[in-house]
Amino acid sequence: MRPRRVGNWGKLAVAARAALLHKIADGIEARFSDFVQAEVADTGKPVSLASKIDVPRGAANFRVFADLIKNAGIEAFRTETPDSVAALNYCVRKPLGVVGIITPWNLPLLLLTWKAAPALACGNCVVVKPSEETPATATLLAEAMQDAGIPKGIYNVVHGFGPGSAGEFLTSHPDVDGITFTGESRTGAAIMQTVAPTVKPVSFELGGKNAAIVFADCNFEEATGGLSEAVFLNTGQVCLCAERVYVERKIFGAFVQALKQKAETLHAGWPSDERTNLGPLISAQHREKVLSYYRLALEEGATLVTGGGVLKFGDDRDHGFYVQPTIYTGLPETARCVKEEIFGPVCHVAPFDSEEEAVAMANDTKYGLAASIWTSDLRRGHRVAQQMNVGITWVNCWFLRDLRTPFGGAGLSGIGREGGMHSLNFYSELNNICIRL
Ligand code: NAD
Ligand code: 6OD
Repeated sequence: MRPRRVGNWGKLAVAARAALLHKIADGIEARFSDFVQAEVADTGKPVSLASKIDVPRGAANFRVFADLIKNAGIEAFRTETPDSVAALNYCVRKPLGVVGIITPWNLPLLLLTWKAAPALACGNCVVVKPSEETPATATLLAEAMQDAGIPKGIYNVVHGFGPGSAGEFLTSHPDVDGITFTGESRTGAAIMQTVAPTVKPVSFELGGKNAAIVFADCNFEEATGGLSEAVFLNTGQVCLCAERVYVERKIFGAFVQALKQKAETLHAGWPSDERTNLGPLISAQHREKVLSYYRLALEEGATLVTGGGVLKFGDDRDHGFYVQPTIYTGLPETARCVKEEIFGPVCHVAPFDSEEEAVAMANDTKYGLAASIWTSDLRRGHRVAQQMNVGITWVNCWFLRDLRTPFGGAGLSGIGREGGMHSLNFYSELNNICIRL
């Protein structure tokens, strides 16, 4: 077995480690606008979004896991024995050693800290490999680590690409003791093959083709507002976005018109403009992928409700990778556009007649990340939510996060859960000690 390289960081008293993690959060908050500017420059996301979600969550991830590790109890059982002497079982938590963290470009700081914070809280050293598209905030974070007094060698950043580069080197390295990865499902499959010879634990948060189910008894304003966020936030580049929307037939026409109106009133503009709530896609290559699905939808027989092309401004924004927010109807459930993750500001809306039909359509996917249910009937909300074959279901809300809850997906959407104690358990090796009393 590989010797664990736990080092002084892993041996530091938990309270001292937790205090340092709070200092990292202080450092992110102290340089809030540097982090926001870096995230906006790398991704093109609206400054309002980076200020509201990405950077605050970067800091919150450190605070939440600092407090959690300090307050986490240990598992213990008193075990009966045939001779009535009994035994005490208790479990101690140790760091895995060196954890490799590989992250995507859509929420760079949020997703990197979502993994680095609990890994460091558990006493591991980390080597992070941010996406080649978005290297800046991982590097800024290294400065915040240094300012907070994190010893050298605990938080390490390697920049590079995936296959045949930093990503693959990290996953195949014999001195890396665990890999946590967020990204595309097929990248997860490639990483699984690479880690196999060295038998490392893996945690995978992968793609999605998430469904929303809207019942006729929903609060119409809340549901259309919520779905507009769920479809178009971050230009649809959130793994949790709803790309399949199922609407009860009674309100189908009205709902499609209301969502169309929301799409057409989004403010597409300069990422630095506070009013912008629709930025460009991440890259020319990704825009080509999204546009290829826009074309495919029409070939597959879709009715275009709105959008379907490139946004034109007549100024320098035309060098950005903007696309129109897009809504389709009329596709069969077997269409590729209904089955495959597009990862853009686009959804297909289909009608349903019964609860059973809606549940069956929502679950008819190889993915299993997230779902949202919109209804005023709370019993139905519970009933339908419990039938969703996903890791996360929201009722009358979307992307409302409590960092103590399990996060992850079923099927092609991932392996394992992170969040709260689930993170602490992944980033630790548990040693159960059984003592005969
Ligand atoms: P990606 O899989 O292309 O890349 C993610 C990271 O993996 C990058 O750092 C990349 O360099 C690295 N990588 C690529 N190939 C690799 C290899 N063979 N070995 C090691 N590393 C490799 O994903 P992306 O395009 O950056 O992000 C978009 C995808 O991420 C979407 O599918 C989205 O659904 C998914 N995602 C999932 C979640 C979640 O929590 N489930 C969150 C965000 C994004
Ligand atoms: O909120 C989170 O913790 C999380 N991991 C979000 C992932 C979003 C996907 O793009």
